[in-house]
Amino acid sequence: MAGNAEQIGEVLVLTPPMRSMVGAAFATHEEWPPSGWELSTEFRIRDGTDRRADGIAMVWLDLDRAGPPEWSGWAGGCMGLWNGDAGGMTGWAIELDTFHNDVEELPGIVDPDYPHVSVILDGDLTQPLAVGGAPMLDESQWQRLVVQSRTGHLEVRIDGASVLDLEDWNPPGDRGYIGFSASTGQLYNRHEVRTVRMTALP
Ligand SMILES: [Ca+2]
Repeated sequence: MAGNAEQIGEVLVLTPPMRSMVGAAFATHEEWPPSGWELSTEFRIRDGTDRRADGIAMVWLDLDRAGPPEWSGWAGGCMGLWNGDAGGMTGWAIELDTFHNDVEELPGIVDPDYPHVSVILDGDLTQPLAVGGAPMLDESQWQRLVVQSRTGHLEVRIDGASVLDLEDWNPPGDRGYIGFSASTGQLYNRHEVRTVRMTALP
């Protein structure tokens, strides 16, 4: 657990609804089935400012290329995937992005002005591997996120609807910590996750 994250009962609160927060938490399990896996969890984005920000990311920290996660992200945006001068997290992430960043302020960032789901490599938000829409991200209630990762296929579903489906997927790294991160900036929400379940794919 890092930054402003805390556990309250069975809920992992990644950020409280306050400005410039960043929080993350990881399971310390390292080895995942080579046939692939499915992550199923619930998340909730609520409270805070009328315009929502910034969102939640499911993160795979690549242990073949990086040590254990001492990184604590960057408060101010980017869901904790980017740490200013220290660069991005090492690995890949699925971002559930609720805030349209000012692309003039952050040149090169590809940030559609609707809630979206992206695949991010090494924290580089300027070049998402894929972007999908997720108009159902802002419900203020628990929503189910399912991520299936296997060689040749990455799929993200929210409340049963497929929001991103990538056939040409070569998961980087065999050993990783899986977790979640979130951040806020001038605008903010409470970002929460609960009941994470991992299943091996056949
Ligand atoms: Ca954004």
